[in-house]
Amino acid sequence: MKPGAMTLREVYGQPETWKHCLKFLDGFDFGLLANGKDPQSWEWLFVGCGTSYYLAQAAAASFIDLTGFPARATPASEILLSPQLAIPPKGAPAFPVLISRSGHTSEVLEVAEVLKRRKIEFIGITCDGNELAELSPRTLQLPVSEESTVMTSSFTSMLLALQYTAARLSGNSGFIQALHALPDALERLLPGYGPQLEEFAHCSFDDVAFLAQGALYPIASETALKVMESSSSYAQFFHTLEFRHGPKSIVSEKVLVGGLLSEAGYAEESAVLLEMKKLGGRTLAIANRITADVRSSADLSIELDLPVPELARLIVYVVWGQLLGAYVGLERGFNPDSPRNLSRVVTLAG
Ligand code: F1P
Repeated sequence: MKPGAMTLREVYGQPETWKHCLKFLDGFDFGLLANGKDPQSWEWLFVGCGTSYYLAQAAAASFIDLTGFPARATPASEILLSPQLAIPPKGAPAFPVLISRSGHTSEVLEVAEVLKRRKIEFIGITCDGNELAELSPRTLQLPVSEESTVMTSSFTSMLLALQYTAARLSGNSGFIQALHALPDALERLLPGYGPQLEEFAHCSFDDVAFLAQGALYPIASETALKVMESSSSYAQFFHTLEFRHGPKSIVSEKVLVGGLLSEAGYAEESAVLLEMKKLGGRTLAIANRITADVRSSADLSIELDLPVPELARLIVYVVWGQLLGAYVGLERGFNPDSPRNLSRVVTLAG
């Protein structure tokens, strides 16, 4: 198989994968999954590793936005190494949601064992199933089979499923309807912006920083991770307005600054991107609507134009980072299908 062919097939295949997942979710029994764990009385605590940890952060933000109640995210390692901080003894009891594409990651399985010993009920969200599905009294296993080492359609599908769950729990059928509009929307966007990103990956830059605010911040984190994993290059992520407080010192013509711009904070966030362009940086702007000043300033602009609530757009924002990572990797002679130093699952000796 040509280098990167598998990863690119899985990224471009996301409209179909999402349609498949939505059909599955429309028939899924959420009562069993969330029974007796109302977010009003239980703090949903999302747990994962790597990409699945950034997914946990986006899921927590989605739960807070859709239910109005507190929710949190933590890496699995924190529950193992700082349990008193990850699951504090007082306050609303935690209801952990363990997220793992493979269902086989050692840290996640160890957390499942710890929770079972402490008689703490939890949910397992997974694609491959494996031990996590066996260990979880409550499981949501998605019909997504992903071969690549890097997580792409599994990330977007599991986030889609967790947003769907939050919308079901809060009786928000309008939001679920909006999620159903996403597959066709991405199908419309890919043929135009895919080749532009492939072209854009030809311009060389040494460092990359992705910026975002709110529920988009975990998406900027995952975007940076995709560039790191698929192209073995250095990428960072910051809250957009935080970038002025020091990190902008790295900006030069050899640095790409990518802005995942929200609608709510567009004016403030785009001002940072325009400022970094003036400092000589290369810029990439991704937003639902792009204004003329940003379009004329940015080296590449991606306008999503999605007629859905801001929160429902998260999984469409991340696709462009998935593609940029793969194309930069190919441009640098790497094979994104087998990233340097990485395995599909991290298993630690017992
Ligand atoms: C999590 C993960 C991936 C990473 C690599 C190793 O896997 O860290 O995020 O890209 O594939 O595994 P999982 O627990 O979600 O299977």
